[in-house]
Amino acid sequence: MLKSLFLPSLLLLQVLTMAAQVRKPQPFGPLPTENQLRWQDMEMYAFIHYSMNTYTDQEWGFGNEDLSLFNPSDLDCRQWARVCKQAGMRGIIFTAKHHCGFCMWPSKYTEYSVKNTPWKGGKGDVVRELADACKAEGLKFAVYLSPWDRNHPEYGRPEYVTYFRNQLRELLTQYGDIFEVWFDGANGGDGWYGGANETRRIDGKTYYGWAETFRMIRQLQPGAVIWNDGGDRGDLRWVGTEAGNVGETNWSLMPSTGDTPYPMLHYGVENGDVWCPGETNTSIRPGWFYHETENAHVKSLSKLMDTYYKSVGRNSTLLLNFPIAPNGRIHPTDSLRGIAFKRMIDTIFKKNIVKEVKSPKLNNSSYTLNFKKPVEINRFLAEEDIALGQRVRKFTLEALVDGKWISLKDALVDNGDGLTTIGHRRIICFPTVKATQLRFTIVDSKAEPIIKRIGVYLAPDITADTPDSGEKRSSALHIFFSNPKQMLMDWDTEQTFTSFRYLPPQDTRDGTITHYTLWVSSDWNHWEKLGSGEFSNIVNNPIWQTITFPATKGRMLKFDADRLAAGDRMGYGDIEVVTSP
Ligand code: FUL
Repeated sequence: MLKSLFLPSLLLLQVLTMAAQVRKPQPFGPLPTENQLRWQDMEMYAFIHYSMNTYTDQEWGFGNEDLSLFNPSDLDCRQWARVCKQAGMRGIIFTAKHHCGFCMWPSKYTEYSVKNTPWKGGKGDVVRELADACKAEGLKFAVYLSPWDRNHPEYGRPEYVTYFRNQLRELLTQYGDIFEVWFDGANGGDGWYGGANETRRIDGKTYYGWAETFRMIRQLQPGAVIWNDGGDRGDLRWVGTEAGNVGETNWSLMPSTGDTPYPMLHYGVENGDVWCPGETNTSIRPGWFYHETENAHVKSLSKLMDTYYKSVGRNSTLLLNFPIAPNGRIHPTDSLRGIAFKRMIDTIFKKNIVKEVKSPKLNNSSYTLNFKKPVEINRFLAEEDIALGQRVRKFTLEALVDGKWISLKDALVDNGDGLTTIGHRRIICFPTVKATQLRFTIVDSKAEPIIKRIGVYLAPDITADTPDSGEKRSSALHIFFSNPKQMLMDWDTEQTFTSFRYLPPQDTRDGTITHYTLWVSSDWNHWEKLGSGEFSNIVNNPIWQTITFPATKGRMLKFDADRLAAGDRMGYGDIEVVTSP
């Protein structure tokens, strides 16, 4: 009796298992690794830019900045971690070493570090304090180690690569778990280099020997993801801009070898053979480092939400930078804005949920959400189960309004309807409609779509940005060119000049000035130099650049482009000259 009952149930079990196997969706590669999946689920994490630049008002230090400048009065890494946490960040990536070569930890391989500054009598270690603060606040911790080092005498030679790896080993072995290792691709050429004061260019793809460095990271921090912007493929990719957006079509795939021009970085590659998702990095202010002149230009809530939709809402993560002020803390404006940002995300996606469905069962590639009565909606969210691959190429959204189906489009795109790839998360913003149903249809997919979640929400109206004072138009000065690399400006009457601002061309690198000299004159004959230097990081981050100098009287200014990023003629988006009465 027992036996006869047992046999049929065994058979039944086998049949059920087979059926489950048939139904179980098969992965459609390339697929993410465990590390990439864990990283993608972090969604938002912070960058912290803090270094010698904080005390010299620069974006890129030259490498010979005076160590005695580093002496914060009130450095408080717990404050940084608390602010980041309240701003919804799940971890912090810290500039352990920026391009100037100054080390925020007492590396035993260089004298150019916190150990030779007055701060804490040379006994301090910012990396340690921040790693501990992150642990205490339940945040993950990661490091930015600049490959370009404008301080090191051996930069450009093989000895430096050994030095670089030694430093990386210190960071990867002394501070607990590291979730990401961030290498920057910048190399502006010139630097102090131990006093050589010269230009050293390297081939970023071959010089650093990335393959060996990557092996070391995998061994020392097997859970970390690697960021790299070209050459050997890391685990993530830069999205080709620091403005805070990735393409609305964003594939998490790339070709495993070869160059990575802007469109590849920005949109990914539909038929790439390796999983390499995009990380959108941007700063809460125009620059990466703190500048007092930018205190009034902290991104508005509407700009931050726009950034969220164009990063997390486009199958990317958001790496949002908070600069540290000279006192050693995040400025109150930045912290309040960050916290308001997180509150707004929660208001929309946790409090104003109209309807959410987990693993919707598609019927003819379509799913219709029914609302009991007409409701106002303006956001749609969809997620694919990316552990099984990114599959959806195109979908549509229709709302039933007053008994009629109307097509919706993504209001944040200029061309087309923007309803392309989904991936980890896709959020569509559309003008508010009062609907009784919303129909989501997948019209093109690489393989059977596997949707993890869909939802509709109502976002409150927030006033869109008015251009802030950093973007005001130039006054009616008279500008002309005496040669392709020299701009002249004159006024009818004598002026007292206090600063000069340059906005590079916004849609091309051609004509972007990277090195300048500015002169003043009252008679066209005698010119006094007001300043010369470098507009650091202007190519990746083409924002307003300010040259300040003591108030100086004159009638004309001469602006020389000593070096251009590309092209042979200086270009500008705008010029602003600040005068005092
Ligand atoms: C850039 C660097 O040159 C900037 O200074 C900054 O660190 C940014 C995150 O990456 O390319």
